[in-house]
Amino acid sequence: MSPREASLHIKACAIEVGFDLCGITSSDIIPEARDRYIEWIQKGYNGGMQWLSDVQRRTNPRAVIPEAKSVIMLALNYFSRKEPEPEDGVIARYARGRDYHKVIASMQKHLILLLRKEFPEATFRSYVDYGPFMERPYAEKAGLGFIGKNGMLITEEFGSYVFLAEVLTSLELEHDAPAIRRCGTCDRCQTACPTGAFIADGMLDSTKCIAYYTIESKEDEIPEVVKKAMKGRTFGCDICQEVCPYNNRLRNKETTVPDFSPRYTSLDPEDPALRSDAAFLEKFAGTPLMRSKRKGLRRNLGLPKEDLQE
Ligand code: B12
Ligand code: SF4
Ligand code: SF4
Repeated sequence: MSPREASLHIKACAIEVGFDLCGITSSDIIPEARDRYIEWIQKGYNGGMQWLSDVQRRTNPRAVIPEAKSVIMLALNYFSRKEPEPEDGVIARYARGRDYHKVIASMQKHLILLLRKEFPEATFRSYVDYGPFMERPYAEKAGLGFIGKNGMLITEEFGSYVFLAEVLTSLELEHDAPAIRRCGTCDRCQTACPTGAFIADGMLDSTKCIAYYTIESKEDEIPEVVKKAMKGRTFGCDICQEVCPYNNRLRNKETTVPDFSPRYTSLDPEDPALRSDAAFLEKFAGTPLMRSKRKGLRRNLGLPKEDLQE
């Protein structure tokens, strides 16, 4: 099979297992992305996310998988308008259904099973989010969409409400053309960010970001200035996506993945699930909210650490 035929076959398999978009690029280092990443770490914009500081591994796919020649980039739309937007206690859109890591990992397994039939000798290694890999720059290079001034990968078909995932492979494949940046003179996302977290185009200081404090931070307290800016957000933040003209409730398409249909859209401080681990697990097991645990959600809602009803 020629590299071109192999690429076409892989893309057909990706669509067959349910991915919305698939593009292919080389696993070479992307110099500008690597330089920006190094600067990001040097300036401490990763905050307490120490696991991101291994620059060598994260910016060079072949430092981790030496035989990787190509990267199969995948995107899956998670947008849903089935539930009305909440006014308070807002949970970010990506976190309203089942944990995407689980959903996508099983789709990737299925994809690799199909690929092994055609390419039994090849290596395939999949990541979704957690791998030592820069998903957005490779997705842009594989033509899935462009990186906006909000740092998000923005697709023509689904805006930025897509998850990214990838399969690295030893196969020589035909590569797609990179996407072209299309923000133009717009800067709505940067002016809309309530904490001024964008230091430059696409360069975000996590230590100012609501998403960082409400999802990743292990600190007991959220800085006062961030708390004030949260305005009813309890887990994650979509402000810099909501204002983007490439995202729009009417324009965005409904996800085809039933697991991403919202189970909830907001958090109420009175929710009994916040009062005991058993109730918390019963309601939130298998969802992205497990990341910040009950303790983190209580912090995000401004509830006291100790709960007498526990
Ligand atoms: C750490 C992390 C975070 C951190 C830091 C975010 C950040 N902007 O760096 C925090 C916790 C804040 C976060 C928040 C969110 N995250 Co996050 N996060 C990640 C993770 C694990 C690593 C990102 C990373 O390496 N950051 C370091 C910076 C330096 O690298 P980068 O983000 O890849 O940015 C590069 C490009 O933007 C590029 N770039 C930008 N502009 C330009 C311009 C030029 C000229 C060039 C050359 C390059 C360039 O340069 C940067 C460095 O090379 C990725 C998964 C992954 N493995 O990649 C998910 C990921 C980026 N997150 C994701 C999501 C959904 C979110 C949130 C929307 C969640 C939410 N609703 O609250 C927010 C969005 C905030 C935002 N505007 O970025 C998705 C994004 C999907 C998409 N369509 O883009 C990802 C890809 C996870 C996934 N598998 O789907 N996240
Ligand atoms: S996620 Fe929210 S706080 Fe973070 S950069 Fe975007 S708008 Fe700002
Ligand atoms: S809001 Fe404007 S500047 Fe920001 S990502 Fe969207 S198009 Fe680009």
